[in-house]
Amino acid sequence: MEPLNFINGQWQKGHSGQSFDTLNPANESIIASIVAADVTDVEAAVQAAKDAFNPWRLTPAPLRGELLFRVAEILRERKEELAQLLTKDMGKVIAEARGDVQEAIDMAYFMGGEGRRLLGYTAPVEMHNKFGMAVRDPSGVVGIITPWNFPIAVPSWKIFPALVAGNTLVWKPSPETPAISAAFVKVFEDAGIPKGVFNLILAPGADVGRALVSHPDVRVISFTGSTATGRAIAQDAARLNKKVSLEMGGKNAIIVMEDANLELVSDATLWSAFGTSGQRCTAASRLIVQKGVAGKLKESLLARTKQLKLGDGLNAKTDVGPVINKVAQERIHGFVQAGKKEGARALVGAEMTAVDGKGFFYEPTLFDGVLPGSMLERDEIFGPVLSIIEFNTLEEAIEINNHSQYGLSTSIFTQDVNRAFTAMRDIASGLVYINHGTTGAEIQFPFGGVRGTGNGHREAGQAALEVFTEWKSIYVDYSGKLQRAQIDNREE
Ligand code: UN1
Repeated sequence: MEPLNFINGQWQKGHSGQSFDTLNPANESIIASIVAADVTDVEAAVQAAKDAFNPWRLTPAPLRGELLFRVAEILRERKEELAQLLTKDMGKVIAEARGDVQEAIDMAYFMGGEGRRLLGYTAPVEMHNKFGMAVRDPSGVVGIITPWNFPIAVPSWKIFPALVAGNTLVWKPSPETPAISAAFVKVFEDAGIPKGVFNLILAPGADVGRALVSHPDVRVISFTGSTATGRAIAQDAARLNKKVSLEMGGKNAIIVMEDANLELVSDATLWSAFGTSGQRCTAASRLIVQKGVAGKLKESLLARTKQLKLGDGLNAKTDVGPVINKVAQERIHGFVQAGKKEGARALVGAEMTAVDGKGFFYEPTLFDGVLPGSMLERDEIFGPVLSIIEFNTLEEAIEINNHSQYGLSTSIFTQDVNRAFTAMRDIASGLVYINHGTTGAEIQFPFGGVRGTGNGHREAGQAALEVFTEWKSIYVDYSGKLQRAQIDNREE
């Protein structure tokens, strides 16, 4: 298979002349070789998106929405095929890959419906015979840069709202997942997207991304990925007054009160910490447990973690798939070794491993005795590593949660309604779960985080439209005379 760039409605090789391979992380086989795009391809893609903007902007929004409905239908038909390719491309287990595709289907229907909403508003005005309204305009050409961990779901949070609002776009997915990215774009082509509206650039390295970010004709950048890259993008984009939406790191916590249902806690913790091999922005990496139940919970988690089966995500018996690549495997191990050095105790895991001699696997790892403020408690590891921290009071637990440099997702387990409401009020995170793990966001609500996780924007839900539209306030004066706002119509 040879995934290609998609520029102005044409599938084409990149102009760099350099190839890069994508490996199946479960068995290291090559899935595809891609001739990478370079900055001339970025230029061509932005030009195509610019040329396509006017006709797409002037296509009635309900018709743009209908195209998204067609995309949704095709995604439904191809769900299994796409899920299998997704698992091969980045390793997550097949049930989760199906969920990844399903999230895009949900988003396509939701944003398709926005074609008949995209709500603005009217408000009374202070002058006679004058009318006021605020409407949403598309922003223009949008640059979308996405990671490999949710190669369909996360792009869909950006692509569908951008398109329904009337923007055209250039998408640069992670070079780890070119095959599934090209298959996703093919769905739009088959649904009849006009040429130039949706362009795909496949390339490794930072140069091509930087060319997109600093292109003067790209008005909005929507990025999900590491905090360091996100900050660099924001700095580059600031020079050209671009709108930038960033979704970055997390150090998500599950808080467990003594009154919690511990069996439920242990189910939710394993799923949140080790699902997608811990490579979610919403993965739980801190388990903050009230002292009285810490021993019992650790016992149950330890026994169940030992039973988790590592393997190829296509095998239905696999619980935990590989991590994305060798570099990630070694980086995770580096954190684990540093954690041991700072005095935490690994209860289980803490090893790089392979399955049948192949693949980039990391054993699900539990760390006990982790202290607030330590590296393990502070830094995002993006792997299957859970740090256990003990506390005495709810206030203390919330303080431990809130002092993190990140603020994406926090969950609390308690049966006490007063504690639940206190936590809902005082937890400073973009997502809060009560009696549920830290993952499992649905597309109709805003997704994003506070502090180092984001820069004040949200994806998904109607909030996503704020990123991809500009407000235009329109005043219609039908009085036939000059009426001075704030001055005429006043007694004094
Ligand atoms: C991510 O963590 O990178 O809530 C995205 C969830 C998914 C999306 C997560 N629906 O876990």
